[in-house]
Amino acid sequence: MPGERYFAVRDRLSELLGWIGDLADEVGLEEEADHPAPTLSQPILIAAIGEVNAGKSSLLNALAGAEICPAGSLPMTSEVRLYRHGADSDQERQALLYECRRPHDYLRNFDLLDTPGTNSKTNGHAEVAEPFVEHADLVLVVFTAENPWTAATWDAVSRLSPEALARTALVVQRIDLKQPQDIPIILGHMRDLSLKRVGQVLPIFPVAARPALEAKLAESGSPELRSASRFSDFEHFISERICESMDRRQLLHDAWHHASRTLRRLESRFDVQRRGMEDDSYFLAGIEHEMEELRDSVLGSAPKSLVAALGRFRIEVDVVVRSLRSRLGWWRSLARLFTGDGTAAEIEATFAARMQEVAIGFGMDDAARLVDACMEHWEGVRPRVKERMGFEPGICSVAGEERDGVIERFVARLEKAVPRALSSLRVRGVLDPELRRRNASLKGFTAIGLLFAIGAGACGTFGMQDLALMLLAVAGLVFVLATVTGWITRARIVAGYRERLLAGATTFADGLKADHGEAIRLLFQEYSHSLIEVRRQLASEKAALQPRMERSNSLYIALKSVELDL
Ligand SMILES: Nc1nc2c(ncn2[C@@H]2O[C@H](COP(=O)(O)OP(=O)(O)O)[C@@H](O)[C@H]2O)c(=O)[nH]1
Ligand SMILES: [Mg+2]
Repeated sequence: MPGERYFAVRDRLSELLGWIGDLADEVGLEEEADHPAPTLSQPILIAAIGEVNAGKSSLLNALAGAEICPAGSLPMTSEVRLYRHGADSDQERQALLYECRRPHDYLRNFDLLDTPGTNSKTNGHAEVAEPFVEHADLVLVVFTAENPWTAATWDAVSRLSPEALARTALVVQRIDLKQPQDIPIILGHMRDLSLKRVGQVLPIFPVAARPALEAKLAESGSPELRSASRFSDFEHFISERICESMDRRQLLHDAWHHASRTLRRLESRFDVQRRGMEDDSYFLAGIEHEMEELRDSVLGSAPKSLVAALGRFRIEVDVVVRSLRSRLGWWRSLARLFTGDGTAAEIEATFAARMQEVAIGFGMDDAARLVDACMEHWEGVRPRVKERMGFEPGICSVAGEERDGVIERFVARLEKAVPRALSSLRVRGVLDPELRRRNASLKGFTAIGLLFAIGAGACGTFGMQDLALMLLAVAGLVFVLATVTGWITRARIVAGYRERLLAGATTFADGLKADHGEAIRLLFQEYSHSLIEVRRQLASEKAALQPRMERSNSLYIALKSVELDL
């Protein structure tokens, strides 16, 4: 095929341009208005004009190496036909103009314009063909060797514009019908006529298209037929003049520069993106740092908020102490002398349950306060992320539906710490011995009082009135003593227990401190998940950039290798 080298470079370049274009599209790099991408794939248009039966269609077929245009001794077409690459189809583009698609390789690079003939009976086709002929890369004016001086064709030649003439060649077809010695004479005539009609000698090629096509179709390539067709010079001319013309070379150069320019722009875009990502990472680190600072300041003030919880501790101590006091009242103490005493265990259990409640209440309040602080901070972060990174980072990860769960986990953590904090108070088992001792002494008093009372009864029965009265008085005295003792021990035990519990307030707070701090840390860890979208976005941008930079690099290397072929 003529211009093979040109087409090879062109195809390689247009492939590279395609890939570079894909990459540019992917990253949204816009085409520069003043540097449009050159269209490389535009096929070369070859137009054939000349008389009916001159051998135009056969000439185009011989170029293509296939029977594309119908050829025959009878006029085969009365319309202008533009043959282009594509799946088989014939479409009437306008009156007397058909666009015919054929799946032939040659047509990938060449559009062929076949015309009915300068002397065709049909009117109007010359006007249809004219714009194509004027813009064709190559105008072939076909004469038959038997009669190369037909006036209609020479008229058509002299009507061509100077620009079209510069792209025109004369083809003397069917030279196989002539004796070899006649050819130079015919060519001499042609030169004279050319000079006379258009004021210059146009390139002239004597060829025999039919044997040329046969040679191309023959499996052996048939060198004899080929040399008889004298097609080599003609095709060489097409390669040199059309495919490898300065214009075409310029087009390749333009395309190459466009490609390298686009690659450079891509590279600087990637550079900007890379730097932007670095800034984004820095920005993200800044926000993470803010979150840490917020956490640390909360951790710093955590002991204070625990002390606030001590207010409730005191109230609870009072409640427990009140209940202890009422249990140590006269009647209940007396009743317990006969039923056995579980007061110590009950009071301790009540105290533990109360403390559990204190921890839960405090945990709920504290967690809600922290979640609110996080939400407030996040509301400040969101617009900054949007402005900086151009997307909405979503809601705060400890707010909304998550809020309850976050608070629950915070409380659970504190709740778990309560038994340990209580055991560090060392108040378990302190009540029991004291109450036991008190019960024992009350029991003693009661027993003695009852003995005296029984003695008094016996004396009364046996008529010893005085002794009976005396014993009864002693019994009364013993009961009074028991009451006083009960009263004193109650006050002492209650006050002692209260003091002991109150003294444990700070110990209790200390026992909670570590777990409280841990709960705060966990809450902030959950809060930092708010940034997950931002982190993901940044990571995916980074992940996308790396292979693109690599693609751009390899495209650059490929482009450099094409430069050598330009
Ligand atoms: N001997 C010979 N005949 C040819 C050659 N080229 C074309 N012809 C014949 O000339 C006639 C007209 O050819 P065609 O290509 O249809 O001419 P068109 O009307 O100008 O398109 C056909 O019968 C072809 O077979 C050739 O190189 N040698
Ligand atoms: Mg024809």
